[in-house]
Amino acid sequence: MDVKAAVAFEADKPLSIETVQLEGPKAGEVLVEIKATGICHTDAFTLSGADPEGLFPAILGHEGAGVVVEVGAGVTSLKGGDRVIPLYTPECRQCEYCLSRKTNLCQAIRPTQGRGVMPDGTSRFSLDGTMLHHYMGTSTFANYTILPEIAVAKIREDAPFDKVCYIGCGVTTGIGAVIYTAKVEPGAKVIVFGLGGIGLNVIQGARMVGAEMIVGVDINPSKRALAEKFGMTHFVNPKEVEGDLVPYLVDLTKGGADYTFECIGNVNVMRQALECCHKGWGVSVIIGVAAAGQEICTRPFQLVTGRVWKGSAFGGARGRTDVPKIVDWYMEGKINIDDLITHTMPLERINDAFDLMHKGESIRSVVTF
Ligand code: NAD
Ligand code: DAO
Ligand code: ZN
Repeated sequence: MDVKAAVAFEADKPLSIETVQLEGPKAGEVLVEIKATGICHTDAFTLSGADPEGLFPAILGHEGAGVVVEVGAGVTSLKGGDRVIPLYTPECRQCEYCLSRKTNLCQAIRPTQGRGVMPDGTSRFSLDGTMLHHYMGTSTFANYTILPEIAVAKIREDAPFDKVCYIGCGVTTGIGAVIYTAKVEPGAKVIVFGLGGIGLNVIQGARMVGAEMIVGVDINPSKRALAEKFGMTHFVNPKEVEGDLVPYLVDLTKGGADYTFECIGNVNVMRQALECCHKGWGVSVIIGVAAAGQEICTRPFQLVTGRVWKGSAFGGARGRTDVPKIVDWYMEGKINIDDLITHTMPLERINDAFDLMHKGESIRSVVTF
């Protein structure tokens, strides 16, 4: 079938709106009509050419919501008409990783997903006979896409696509890092570095679990008001701190934070986030994705004396199990998504979404089809 898509033909060039061809679902796959998609920093990272695994030409996008149109042979958990969120971190419930219960990083389709193709090794997308790569197994910058059954979370029938698409990445990444990765407890002292689309969700996750002190750190003071609305109790602009930021934050938290979250992708900030953790038990979670080739460092004695460094992908969430619950939290008013979606636009204006992001003028832009 012909579908409308924003195609990334090459790195560091605007996306091009095209009519492309999409093959129907094969065994174990589903055809989903994408109704809305968010635009995330990871799409921009890949489009910039800085992503060493980036493949072109490709249909980017990994933060979508839509409706199942058709299912391939052997699909049992989904049917036409189901509302769904595509998962760039699938959940097969059968691989060694899923069965370990120690990680959300299902590996069932990892090799082919990384090569921009479906599990059978081929692409469903093409343009005038030329193969187009899938992206993160989701390719939501198209009004129809094909997904493996294990990479689809079925959600409730009344969830609005233009809001819950954000649960496909940013919301789950931020809130999940608090709940599933760090397991922050009531009364905890938390520091969040970077108050963008991820950091604000860490803040609302920390408020949800009853953190007592939630410090937000950002070099852009315009982020303060929204962060306060989401639960930040103290704001720190590193540019206004005299001297070293780490002792300043240790003083502010009276000994160091119980939990810190790096939501920027800056390896120097990652070090600060670790070192302002409380001696003996502080846990620092890296969420930000640093540029290719970058490395983190600290003095090993920071770890010897009890601080713990962790990372979190997709918030540690198991997509098919946890995403429907997070949609319920939104529908029940337990989490706020509406205030984070600052811009909505048609696919034809998707390049504006990237511009707004680069200028720091949006939290989340959403394309609706
Ligand atoms: P964003 O640009 O919206 O937010 C980053 C914030 O950091 C901005 O407010 C900016 O002002 C602030 N900042 C920049 N440099 C700073 C510094 N030196 N000190 C303090 N603040 C600083 O980005 P985002 O969408 O929130 O994404 C954050 C990171 O998370 C990105 O690296 C993204 O790729 C990554 N990410 C990770 C996952 C995952 O699963 N681990 C998922 C999605 C996104
Ligand atoms: O299993 O080896 C693997 C890779 C899992 C990919 C998880 C990606 C999470 C971080 C990237 C940002 C996503 C928007
Ligand atoms: Zn698995």
